[in-house]
Amino acid sequence: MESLVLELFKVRAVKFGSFVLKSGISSPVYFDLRVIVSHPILLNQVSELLWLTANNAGIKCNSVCGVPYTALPLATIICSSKKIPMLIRRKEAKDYGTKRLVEGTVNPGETCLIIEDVVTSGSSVLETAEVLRKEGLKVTDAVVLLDREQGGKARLEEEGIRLHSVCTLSRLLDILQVQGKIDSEAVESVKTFIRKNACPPVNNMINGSTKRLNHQPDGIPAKKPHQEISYGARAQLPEIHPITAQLFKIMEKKETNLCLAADVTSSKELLQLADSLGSEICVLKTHVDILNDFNPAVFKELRAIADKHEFLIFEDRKFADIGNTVKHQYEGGIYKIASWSDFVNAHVVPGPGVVKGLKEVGLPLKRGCLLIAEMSTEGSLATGEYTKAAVRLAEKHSDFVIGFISSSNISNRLDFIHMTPGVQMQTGADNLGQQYLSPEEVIHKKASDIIIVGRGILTAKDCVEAARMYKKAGWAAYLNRLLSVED
Ligand code: 5BU
Repeated sequence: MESLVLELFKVRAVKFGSFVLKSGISSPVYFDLRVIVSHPILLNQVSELLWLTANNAGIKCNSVCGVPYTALPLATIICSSKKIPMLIRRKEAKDYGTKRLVEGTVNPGETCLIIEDVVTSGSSVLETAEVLRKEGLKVTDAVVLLDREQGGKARLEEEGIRLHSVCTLSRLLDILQVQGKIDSEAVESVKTFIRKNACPPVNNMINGSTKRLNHQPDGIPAKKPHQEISYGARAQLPEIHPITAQLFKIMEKKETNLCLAADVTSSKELLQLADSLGSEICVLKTHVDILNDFNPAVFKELRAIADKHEFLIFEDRKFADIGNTVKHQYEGGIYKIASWSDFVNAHVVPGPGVVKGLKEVGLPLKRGCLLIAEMSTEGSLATGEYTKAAVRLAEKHSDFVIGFISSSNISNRLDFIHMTPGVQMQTGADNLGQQYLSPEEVIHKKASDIIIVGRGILTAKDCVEAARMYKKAGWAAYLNRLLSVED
């Protein structure tokens, strides 16, 4: 093991320093095992060790499949030297000929062993397993050269795959430190990084019991490569709206993608909620017109609480009139929304005029606006062409529009933020048409950015504890999404 690790270090298959990963996260360690194809002795050694690990674990298989692309030569060497049939998984189905996703002779019912170079969240192994399983093959085990110990093993176990590793990241660090290749500072920074960026299991603890949050069929999250970049990295995008940049920075700093829907009817309750839950949230969403004791001083105080806890205020006003009217509704009346709300939202049913009207008030104040592209309610008419029209309208007015209310990621632009209402741990519906999805579903599978939670928190016995649970679940789903790109 020592000689292997030292060799990997020597050929720079493992490097220490500061690296920006595909997701925009910066990491103190980087693995590039592609280089081993240029070192035939090492390539053979790695293949031999992978096979030995499989044997030691007592694995019996009828065929071997390498996760494309780095593990392909490893699987080839193993299959060639041990005389085992190999299967090749295509990344894309050929658009001509047989359109097969797996090349080689597939005998349904047989067991196929997966070979991989590095596992982070386990998503690449899972994708390959899913493809093989669709062909009728059994996948029960995977062997990996290096387990980064970021939650991949547990994640794969949830999907019925045992992960066996030749080496773990901690073992590799130990060897390199003992051999004087890296100092204790480097070891510590890698360990801290791994702790902070571990990919949490999908199953969450609810009421002391483990409950599956994901109601979709098991397996692969929808790949949205453009969303698999960190909030922090998106804050740095060159043309980003100042409100969006501020919001992304807050999310990254406080490690939260939770927006509280503060649907209470007394000002006192609103302020108490804001203060006690402020540290858990990135946005507080208001419906000013449901307060039965509104007075302007309340919103001065709310602003001060928002600044103290670092969250933004979003008045969910859903403007939907002609430009001239919404201008007055936004700026004036008794509520003077524009004076205290960082951003608002608008329906797109009136067409561009509603955005132009709001913009006349909001732009000089450096405010932002979300367009309602989809709604969480059953039978909502905001679908299909309507949703697409909302995206086009947002693109035309991105100096003021900062993103969308939508159930999923609907735009390719990284500078637009997606906020999703209708979120609860217990999925289902209320009796007035509201429909609920879980944080994992919304953030990981549907690649939205922020969960909006009202009654999931407000009706809990302990609101602070409930908010913490939603914060944790939302962030876990985000890390799962982000880390899946590193595999
Ligand atoms: P709930 O208690 O988590 O169901 O509250 C959801 C909040 O989000 C509530 O304030 C709604 O007004 C708001 N909402 C929504 O539920 N669905 C939508 O499509 C939009 C807003 Br737009």
